[in-house]
Parts: sequence; structure tokens; C-alpha cells
Amino acid sequence: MKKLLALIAFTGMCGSVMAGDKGEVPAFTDLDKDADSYISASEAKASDWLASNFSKADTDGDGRLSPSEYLTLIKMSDKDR
Ligand SMILES: [Ca+2]
Ligand SMILES: [Ca+2]
Repeated sequence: MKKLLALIAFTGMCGSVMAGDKGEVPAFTDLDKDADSYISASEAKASDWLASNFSKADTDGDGRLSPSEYLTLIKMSDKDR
């Protein structure tokens, strides 16, 4: 869990990370406006890329993205070139 938090802090510091040639991916902390450590469907609308991938990213189907679900989506997008 510490490792995951460090990763979130890292992406937060960078502001954004690159996911292949799909352009900039917003940082988790930028999308999580209410800071509950989840990205809700309405928070996801801040990014067209995330809004269109939201259902794919929500692997456990609880209607929100955890940090690990978000990172998994970024990794999937990176491979999906
Ligand atoms: Ca949130
Ligand atoms: Ca979820």
C-alpha cells in the first residue's frame, strides 16, 4: 500500500504522466476533486479520455475508480498502441 501511495504522490507531483501517443493523462489527484481517493463518474468527465474509458477501467464495477484501477487503465492504454 505504501508503494501505491508513493506512486500517487509521484504522479501528483508530475501533474500528468504520458501514456504513449494518446497524449497527456491527468494525474489521479487532479481528477479526484473531493479527495476521497476515488474518481467518481462525474469526476471522470473532466477528461474526455477517462470518460470514454471509465467503464473499462472500473474492473470491480462499483461505479468509481480506485488508484489501482486508474493505474491499470493507464498501463492498458500504454500497451494498446
Ligand atoms: Ca473523488
Ligand atoms: Ca471500481
